[in-house]
Amino acid sequence: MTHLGALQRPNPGRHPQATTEEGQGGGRRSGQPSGSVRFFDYRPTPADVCAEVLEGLGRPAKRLSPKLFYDQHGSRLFDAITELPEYYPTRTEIGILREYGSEMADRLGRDNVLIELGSGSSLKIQILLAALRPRTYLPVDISREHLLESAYALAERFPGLAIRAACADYSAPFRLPLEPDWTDLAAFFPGSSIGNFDPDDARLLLRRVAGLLGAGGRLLIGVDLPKDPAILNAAYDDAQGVTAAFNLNLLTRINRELDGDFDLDAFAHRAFFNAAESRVEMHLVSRVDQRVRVAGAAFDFRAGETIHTESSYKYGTEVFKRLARDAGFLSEQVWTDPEGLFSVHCLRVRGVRPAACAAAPNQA
Ligand code: AVJ
Repeated sequence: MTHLGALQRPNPGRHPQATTEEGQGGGRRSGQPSGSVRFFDYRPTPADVCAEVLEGLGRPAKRLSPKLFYDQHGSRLFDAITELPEYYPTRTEIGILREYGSEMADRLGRDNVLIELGSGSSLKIQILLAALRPRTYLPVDISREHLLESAYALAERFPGLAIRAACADYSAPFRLPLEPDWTDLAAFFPGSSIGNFDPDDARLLLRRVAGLLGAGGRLLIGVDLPKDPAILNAAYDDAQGVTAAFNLNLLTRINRELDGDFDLDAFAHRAFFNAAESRVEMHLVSRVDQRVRVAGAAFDFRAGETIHTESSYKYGTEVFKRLARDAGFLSEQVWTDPEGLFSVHCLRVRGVRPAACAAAPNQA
């Protein structure tokens, strides 16, 4: 097994080379054939998480990374968000995949290795797996429980599919359990999770994905579109308060994992569309002047001061194509829903795939 150099952590020594592998054909019942699941754990260490939280809270404008939302409870809350009447992105993207799945498969190619970044809703990947029938499926997700649950469920549904589940933080350079002879890689990055990155970081991430796929490789990526701010504000501040609970759960997690003493009643959920930046922002607002302790460090809040916990950028089609081009991709096709709420782009890494050259040596 190799890990592409460009994607390797700068200090792999912190992560033992030996990967945890669990369960061949896990979830199997009564002799039914099922795909095989191998699990690779490249999770950030608790010390990494702690350092990042302290750094974010120590800034003049306090912030925490949205990837911290996804502990076990947070992943459940996110699943609940995707079913909310106000939260249009998930069902809209599923509709686009249902409608155009076979066109997408024509673009991405079949019988290849499909990498999924941030394995999101299991319904999306089921639609794509059914259309693509890849030989290997490689989901990458920061939530271990979510990743494993979904991998085992898919192994049941797709007998013969080899699954390599990698628990990793893809917002930093990451490793993947790839084999050296795998040249036909494709990637799926659903849910508009690219919108969680500021544009410079989004470009960097896409550039790394381009390097991983190699020239000619294709990326299918979901991108939420700009729209009426009233729709956006409702989608991120739902009537049932599920998004508020999702946002506040971050503090519960810090209390539990990092010995914090956040008083959840002393913070409020706030979400709004920032038109100048074309992004929805989520914040946790301190209701009072207060001091909070995390891992032995003290942080002071003024009443009204916020922790910025998430940005969710909304990109018009041409703006996103430009960003993708700057990251080394060509835009091949864009699909949207009839209402123009959400888009799915097929991008191709610029350059000629080396295998194509090797297959036609006389044309050199
Ligand atoms: C799946 C990360 C893209 O930004 O819409 C949902 C996360 N945050 N409600 C998004 C989220 C609040 C979601 N992403």
